[in-house]
Amino acid sequence: MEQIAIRPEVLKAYGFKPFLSIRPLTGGHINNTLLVETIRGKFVLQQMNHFVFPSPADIMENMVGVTDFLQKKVLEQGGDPKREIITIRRTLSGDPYIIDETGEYWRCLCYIDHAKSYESTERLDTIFEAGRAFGNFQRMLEDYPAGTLHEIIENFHNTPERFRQLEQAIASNKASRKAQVEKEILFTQKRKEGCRFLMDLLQKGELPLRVTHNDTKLSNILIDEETGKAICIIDLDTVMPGLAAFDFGDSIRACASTAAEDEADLTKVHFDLSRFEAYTKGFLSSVGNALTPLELDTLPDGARLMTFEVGIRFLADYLNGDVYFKTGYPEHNLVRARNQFKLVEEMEAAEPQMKRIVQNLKIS
Ligand code: GN1
Ligand code: MG
Repeated sequence: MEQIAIRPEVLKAYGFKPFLSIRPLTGGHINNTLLVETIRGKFVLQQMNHFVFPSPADIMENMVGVTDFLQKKVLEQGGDPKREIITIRRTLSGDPYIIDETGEYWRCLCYIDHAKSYESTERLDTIFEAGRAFGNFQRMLEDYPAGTLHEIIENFHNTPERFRQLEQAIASNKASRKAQVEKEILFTQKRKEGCRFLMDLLQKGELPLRVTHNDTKLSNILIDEETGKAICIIDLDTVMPGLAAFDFGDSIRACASTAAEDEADLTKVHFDLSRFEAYTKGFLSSVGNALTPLELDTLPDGARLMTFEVGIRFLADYLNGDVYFKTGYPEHNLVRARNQFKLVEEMEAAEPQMKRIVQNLKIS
């Protein structure tokens, strides 16, 4: 694994000198993350990826606004804001982030102890909890002033635009890998028209924009080690206006899969309807009655399209030479893309059952 270069001015800015230990926390594909242990507690120090995020300052403005708002809500509801919502640790001069002498952006979060996150799980109670946590997150942000949020990455979940980026990657074939992925390219081309479905409904004004998380994979939820309850949603980098189906769907692609996102043995990768049902139960139990009938109907489309979308993003990055997602080995992005496409196929076949599950749960 690559070494993360942390400069002394960063440690000094946070008062982390002396520290007891610093070690990398792996898992995320974008930022570099370290766990810093000091005599005053544990902290998560992150070097933000400014290739992926053109304006880290905008992210931090969004994050300060959203975490302040959510912490107040949790407090009003009698919860523990420091455990249920991430806390941005300020520098000694009170800033929410610091730019080091080489131009790198760093931020720091308080570490939430006795909690775990998972890439995938077969435990239906944990999957229910994941759904409940994201439903609750969406409901808590219902009255957040969406107009104050910066759009962190333009067209982030605009699937047809992601398709256009894939076509560009195929055309430029920068890493000379196109010949290896003809089968995958064919798979995507067959779905070109269908991938417009949610964006068309949005553009026609039939689906409302809400404040969404936009990166709702299972590993972005902390689960309490003792109680097994979901306690805190992490990774607020991409909180922006979006569709309810984006968040629901992006969660399903991890929660309802029988394997991790980068499992290479595709015989182990399946879309599991009982996991889908557990997540949907949790989600609908907490999202309240805010969703319109069409939003509810389109939740399964979100699952299929968000899985397809991240699959085409992995494929495009493979063709571009792995410039966006962190990779552990040369075929990593291709393995991820194939894994996601396997899920897409199974989701397509299971669409009627998914719709039935949502219909049955929404009236019960
Ligand atoms: C990235 O790095 P991480 O784990 O927060 C990506 C998501 C993808 C995800 C796939 C900003 O998330 O969109 O769904 O990888 N984040 C960004 O695991 O592109
Ligand atoms: Mg993220």
